[in-house]
Amino acid sequence: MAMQRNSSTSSKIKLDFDQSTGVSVMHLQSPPVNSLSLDFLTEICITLEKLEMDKSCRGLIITSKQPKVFSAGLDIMEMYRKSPEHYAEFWKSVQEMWLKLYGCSMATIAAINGSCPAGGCLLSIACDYRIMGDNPRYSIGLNETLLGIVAPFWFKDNMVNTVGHRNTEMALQLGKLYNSSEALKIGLVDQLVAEDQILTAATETMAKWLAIPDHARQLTKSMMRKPTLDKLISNREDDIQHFVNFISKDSIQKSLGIYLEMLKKRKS
Ligand code: CO8
Repeated sequence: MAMQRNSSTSSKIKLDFDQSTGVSVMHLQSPPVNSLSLDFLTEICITLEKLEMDKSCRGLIITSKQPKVFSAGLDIMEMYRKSPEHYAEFWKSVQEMWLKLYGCSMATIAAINGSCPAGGCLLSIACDYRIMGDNPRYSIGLNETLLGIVAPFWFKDNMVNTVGHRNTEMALQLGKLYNSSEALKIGLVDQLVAEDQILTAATETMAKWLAIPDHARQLTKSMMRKPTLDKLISNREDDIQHFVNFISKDSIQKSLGIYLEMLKKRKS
């Protein structure tokens, strides 16, 4: 029987660690839709840092506690009508989260139990493997252009590394959100399973990844990902400045305002 150790809960993350397998499950629980606010991103970064330092944790599964949504992506309110200083701080935390997750030495699996647009998609493609609930209502993709904004180069690079250049070219220009079977077809997710089987499937898949000697898997992961990580690491300040300038533009603020209105209207 699996032995559960330190099941810890912070406000927006519930972490379950199984000592017998060395696998942690990170449940995202920021209602209503796990949008990635500055606070939430900071909490994710701190959690990733702690897990990376804990040598007994070899694998990480990320999933959502919110019904029908994995993560709605970056919190649009953090990018709307705020100060340049706030935009800079927010963007730094988005970079930090991605650098930590894409570069982490643990084996990582996204157990995608709901919709997964934009920053939610980034969170999942930063993992080593993606398992999605087989539900045509769930969608995943980098839909930034639909908001009138542009996915940064490192979102694009991560996407190219996942689904190739041609698929990325279409996905990003069209801001396409793929349903689960379309996502499987282009390799944006690796496996579809019945919704009630997502965590079981993730645990089974993780066992296969952890059957490989850690040092060999980690060096291989680093060899594959380092050039992509280094590109952002050496351009962090420029990338922050670019984001601040871009998001501060009146035309971009207007597009975000219209998109937020659309989100609210869609509800009523
Ligand atoms: N940020 C902030 N608030 C959000 C977000 C978000 N990303 N998504 C949803 N909300 C809010 C809604 O406005 C709504 O608020 P309220 O209750 O006050 O009206 C509440 O959350 C619940 O949302 P829904 O009723 O829409 O929930 P559903 O379960 O019906 O749908 C979805 C869930 C499918 C996730 C839907 O909410 C949705 O499509 N959300 C928008 C997703 C999106 O487009 N995200 C893109 C964010 S941008 C990003 O991640 C990358 C930006 C890169 C910037 C680069 C610039 C250079």
